[in-house]
Amino acid sequence: MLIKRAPMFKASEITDLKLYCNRREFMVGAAALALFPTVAAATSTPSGQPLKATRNPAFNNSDAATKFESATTYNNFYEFGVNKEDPARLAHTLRPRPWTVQVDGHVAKPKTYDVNDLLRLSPLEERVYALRCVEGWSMVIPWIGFPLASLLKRVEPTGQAKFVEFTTLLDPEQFPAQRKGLLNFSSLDWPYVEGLRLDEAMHPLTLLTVGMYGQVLPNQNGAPIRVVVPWKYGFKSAKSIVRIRLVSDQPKTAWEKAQPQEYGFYSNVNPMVDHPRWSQASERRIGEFLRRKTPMFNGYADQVGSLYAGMDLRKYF
Ligand SMILES: Nc1nc2c(c(=O)[nH]1)N[C@H]1C(S)=C(S)[C@@H](COP(=O)(O)O)O[C@H]1N2
Ligand SMILES: [Mo]
Repeated sequence: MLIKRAPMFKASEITDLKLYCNRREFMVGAAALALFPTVAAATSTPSGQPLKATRNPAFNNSDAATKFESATTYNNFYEFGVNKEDPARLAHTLRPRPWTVQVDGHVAKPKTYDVNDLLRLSPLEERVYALRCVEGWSMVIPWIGFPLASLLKRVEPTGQAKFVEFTTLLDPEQFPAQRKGLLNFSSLDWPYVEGLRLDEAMHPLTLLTVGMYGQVLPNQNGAPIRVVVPWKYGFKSAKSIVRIRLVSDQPKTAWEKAQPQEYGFYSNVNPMVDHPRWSQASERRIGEFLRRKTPMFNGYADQVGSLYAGMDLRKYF
């Protein structure tokens, strides 16, 4: 994502994908977990443990879910490295407990929540969302969480709150790519920061996410807590969040700081606006062979289109 003039897929990734396509036929949930015993053993958390949630039929996706094996081994999580296989290989160093999330800024009731309390804050729902990466691939995942709005309402945003800023954990001991002195050519300005406008953050589609596939969120997918914003490119969905801050000015995001001309603040999925280096008109659904057309707002135009009424989406990309 970061390196200029780089091709969309590196040769190594294509090889990996082929390997994956061959392997996936005989690998399923539990067997896949068994391949990563270190992940299960090295963390004190319940990563991989069952997590109960009620499927919310209002947020369904009739497309077939991506294989668990794929969704947990082909990831972008730059804190572990730039390659898609780095997170699954290295994520055992992340310790998702104990964990707190500071919710502050322009709110009447700032509070630091223990993640275990967040799990009990609101009923957990299962929602099937496709996540569309800006790199041109997508996955369909049954996420578990609750609307971010339920948390935000509790802390009571004041009139000055216009945006929400999400910050990922900064800890070079747990995130190898945050260490200085490594061959860290891809380095973002850590910690990873993302942001939404307050109305986007309050939108019922925006999910504060703690699990997937009926399980506690795997480390490589952003344990113990992340957001999933299904009408935006995947990088807006920050992982392993430690702080949610209500602010009055538009947050400066990690990707905007790195390459403002390529990664805008809004980053709504938009097949009509190309990335400067490649088209966004189509995508490869992981596990499928042919590319498919990418729908406007990743298929949520009816729900979110009104948020951007009157805005020039070429300017506010
Ligand atoms: N902290 C952090 N969050 C992140 C990223 C990252 O590198 N660091 N990558 C983003 C990108 S580019 C994508 S496509 C999604 C991938 O989420 P998944 O691995 O659960 O599919 O996470 C997003 N959240
Ligand atoms: Mo992405």
